[in-house]
Amino acid sequence: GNKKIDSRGALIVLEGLDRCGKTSQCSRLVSYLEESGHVVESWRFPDRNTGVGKMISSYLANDSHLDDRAIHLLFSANRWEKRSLMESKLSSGTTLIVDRYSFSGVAFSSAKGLDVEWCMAPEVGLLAPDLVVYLDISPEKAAERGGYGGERYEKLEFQKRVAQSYNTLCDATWKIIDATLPIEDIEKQLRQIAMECVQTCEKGKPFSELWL
Ligand code: 2DT
Repeated sequence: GNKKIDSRGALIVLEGLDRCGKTSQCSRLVSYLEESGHVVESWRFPDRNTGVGKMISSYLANDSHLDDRAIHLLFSANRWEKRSLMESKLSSGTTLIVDRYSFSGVAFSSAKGLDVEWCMAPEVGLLAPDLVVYLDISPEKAAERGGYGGERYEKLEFQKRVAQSYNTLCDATWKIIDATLPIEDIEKQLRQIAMECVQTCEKGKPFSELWL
């Protein structure tokens, strides 16, 4: 019989250390996909616009202090409060390019010494990304780029532990791009990987949930 095809948008996540170039690559990718006729939105976590997001933002700016587990759960709640919107956008055909997701949640909290399994638990049931791209740069090289702001996690020693956490989270499904390449080369690789993913989702790839 006729197989029903539920075309949908792709959930594409970019991860990496601070100063790896994620944010500018996200916006370049959004422009590219738009220009090639796709409906696409740029998202980021934390989403600092919600009530929870404002608490997170104040914590990151060192304007407030929270228990490590409490802030971890706020980051997670910040994704949960966007989950239904995320699913409806994707279902209606919008591709989402997301700057950080659950992997940042686990990498940064476990870098503080929290148990990885404990960190993963509140993420279970969130939508799984169709693609995770890791922009790979050493903590030392990232620090050399300068422009670490004054936020809580923007310190070399901490970024080194985050890099180790990402390393243990990273699996064979992740696409890793050398973040020290020229911007245009990274952009080119990213376009190709992302376009493939978008096309797979257009063909009706089913949703799945974390953790895979
Ligand atoms: P930006 O500089 O990208 O706004 O990130 N973080 C992020 C966590 O600790 N847990 C999370 O779940 C997420 C999404 C990474 C702000 C900082 O927040 C960290 C850097």
